[in-house]
Amino acid sequence: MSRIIVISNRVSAGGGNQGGLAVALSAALRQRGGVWFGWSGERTDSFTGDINFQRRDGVTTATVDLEDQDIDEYYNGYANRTLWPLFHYRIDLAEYERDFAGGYQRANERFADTVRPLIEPSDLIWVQDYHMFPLGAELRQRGVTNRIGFFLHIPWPPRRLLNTLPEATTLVASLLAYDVIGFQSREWLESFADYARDELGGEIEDDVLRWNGRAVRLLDCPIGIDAKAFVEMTATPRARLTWRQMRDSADGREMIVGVDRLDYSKGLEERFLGYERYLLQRPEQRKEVFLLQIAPPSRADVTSYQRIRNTLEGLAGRINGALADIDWVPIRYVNQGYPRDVLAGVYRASRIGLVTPLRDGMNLVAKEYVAAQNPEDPGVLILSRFTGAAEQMPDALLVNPHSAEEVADAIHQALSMQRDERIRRWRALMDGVETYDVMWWSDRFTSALADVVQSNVENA
Ligand code: GDG
Repeated sequence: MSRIIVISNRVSAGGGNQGGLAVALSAALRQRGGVWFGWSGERTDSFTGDINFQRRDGVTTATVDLEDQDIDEYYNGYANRTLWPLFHYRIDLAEYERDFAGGYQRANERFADTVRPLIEPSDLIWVQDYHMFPLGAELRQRGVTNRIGFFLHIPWPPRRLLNTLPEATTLVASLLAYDVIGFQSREWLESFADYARDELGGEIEDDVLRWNGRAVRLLDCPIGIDAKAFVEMTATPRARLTWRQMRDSADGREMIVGVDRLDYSKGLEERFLGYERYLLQRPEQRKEVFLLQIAPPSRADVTSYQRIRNTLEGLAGRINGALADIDWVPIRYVNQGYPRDVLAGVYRASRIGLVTPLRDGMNLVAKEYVAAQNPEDPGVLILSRFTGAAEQMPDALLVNPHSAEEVADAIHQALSMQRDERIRRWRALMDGVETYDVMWWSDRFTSALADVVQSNVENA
């Protein structure tokens, strides 16, 4: 079995509080051997390419420090101010700066130079996400003929939106140095295929893209959670204690929960407005329910994130100011993160999981909410149609998050849903969450990569 080299912006092996992605990648690395390479998250005065190796829980990690200029232009710049908004359909927020594009390219070249000596001839190489689009092409330029795969965690935008990016075609052409490109959903895969066909003149048949003598396998490969571990976590003492505390503090009211990084793609503003609409339409229900929104801040160096934070504070304040009573507050808005077992207890105590991103590659919170439910008396998942997860979860109440009325109607439907219907929907959702878990995802991707025929690689 080939070793595997995982390459991602950040490396998060080890520690007891890991998310599903880290668990799956660590498991693949333990099984096959290999290295997980990426940025340390630390800054250095001058880039040296010195690698810091560590071994944690049977996984070897290799990290490098980056210069301030790299962090500004590559990470805060091109990755988070250009690509992230554009790929989430927000060209109004996307910033197109040549310095960002240049810094992104430079950082990827530095990653390629640094990781190159770690690669052995038969290794599989698996590159993660939008921080690293050009890395495969950079490795090819350095003589790497290994099988290299790329997985995109975020959506792929429609062709006409992507064409607003000055270097769009170069960026997409660089992706065709990979042997396998994985997407969270058919929709994102097809959007990419449209671009490659219409803008680059690629030919596509049976999800194989042929271009310039190369054959690239496009893979529909939705990520999951570590479902078994999540279910077990709901039975831990801290999850049960949290469940009890939440029920006590709900005082007989139904709880609606949202859990998201504080990000404009997550549709938090629209969520608050949809919930407000529900309260306005049904004044008699007001004190029967409340919304708990957990939103730990992220990417605080980027202005659009500071702005969404201010907007949400204002909106939560306005709704609470207008509707609260001496013994009831409609929204509990919390700007901090919690340990995963606490989240599990919170999910389980909530009658509704409200997941309303405007765009989301997948959305794992939807799956975690389902996994945390009590099978005898499960809650209801309300899920945005514009998430990758919606393709896999038709038994959720699917909504258009832009419509406050649809969100309000779904809240009403969920709160009045009988137990047998809740159980039926939950069972169908849970079957999917358990079958297509994160180990399934990493096995599917690594098998597709291992299946690539060597001759294709030699055409690179
Ligand atoms: C990207 C894509 C795709 C949240 N608050 C806390 C906390 N979280 C955890 C959740 C969940 C994770 O963060 C968020 O995952 P999502 O999938 O919802 O979203 P992104 O962070 O945007 O992830 C996304 C994902 O990559 C994987 O491919 O699904 O579409 O955008 O696990 O539980 N975790 C803890 N405390 C918190 O307060 N411990």
